[in-house]
Amino acid sequence: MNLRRKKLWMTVTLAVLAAAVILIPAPALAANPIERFVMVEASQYAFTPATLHANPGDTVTIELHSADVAHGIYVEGYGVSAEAQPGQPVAFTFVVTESGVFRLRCSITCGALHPFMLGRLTVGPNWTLARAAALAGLAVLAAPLAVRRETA
Ligand SMILES: [Cu+2]
Repeated sequence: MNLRRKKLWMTVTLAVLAAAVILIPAPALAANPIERFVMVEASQYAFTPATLHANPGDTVTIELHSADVAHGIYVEGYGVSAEAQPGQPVAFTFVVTESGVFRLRCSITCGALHPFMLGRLTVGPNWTLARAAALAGLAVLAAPLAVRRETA
């Protein structure tokens, strides 16, 4: 096999692998849904913990505590929220169904930096990141194919 054919064969192989990485659907996980209870403390201007995790099918209960002034928590993508006064925690429960990353926002104007009071809920494995890593690996393998060699 000459060099040109070898390069063509490698290019086609890498293109097929890249297409597979992009097009093959993420496997459905067989993890049994569980009930998750998370205590979240809100204070100016952060949620603690800032990142919550669940798997699709899980029933999530968030108990919101406020450490200073009134705060709220709104889960984007799920449309659920609650508001807590200092010393009066409040809990709400919802079932996560969609995989992805969802922003948590404070839903009560609690001070000057209120718009930056954010957190996130990650649901399921991060397939976007896994696909990006696989494509980056294929790009590294493909890089030598793009180099033009001068032949004497
Ligand atoms: Cu706020």
